[in-house]
Amino acid sequence: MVAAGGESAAIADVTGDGTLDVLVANETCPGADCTNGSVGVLLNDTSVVRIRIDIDPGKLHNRVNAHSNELIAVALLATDLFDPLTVDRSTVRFGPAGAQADNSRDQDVDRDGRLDIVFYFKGRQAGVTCGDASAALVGATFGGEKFEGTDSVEVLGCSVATTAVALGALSCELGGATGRCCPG
Ligand SMILES: [Ca+2]
Ligand SMILES: [Ca+2]
Repeated sequence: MVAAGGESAAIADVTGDGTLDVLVANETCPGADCTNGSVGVLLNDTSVVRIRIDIDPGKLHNRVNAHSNELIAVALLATDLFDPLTVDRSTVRFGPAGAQADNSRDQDVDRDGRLDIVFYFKGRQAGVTCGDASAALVGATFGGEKFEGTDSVEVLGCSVATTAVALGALSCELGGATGRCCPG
């Protein structure tokens, strides 16, 4: 199987949700000296709504202390397509370990005139570890619609090597660039 624009493709259940996803190896500069291809994953997952979140709202450096009970603030942002007021807050979980929110409050953190929700999670419970470049917030609406959003993290208290990885992701965020190393 060859997908349009991709060098080759494979089918696998990447997300482990029981539905098959499509992996596409992209050759972005054919004919040129191109050694760094990228792999795109087309998630066959229409049941999960992608939402916008902002870890450490308003700051680009999303510093997360994974080893303390210091609270991590995660904003669930309102968009044209998603109204936070429909969210069943008891279903919201954050990080690899699926921390439950300590508390939450309504605030328009991005000042777009639409009310957002800021959730607070204990760092230790979130399960974010050194080397993690992003963390996800998941949950469901009162209507049973699942949603998921991710944002970059810079994990505190890690070695220089893993910090460099986090800084790489951060430079993407700061530059606002899109390319093979920068998602979206
Ligand atoms: Ca942030
Ligand atoms: Ca807002």
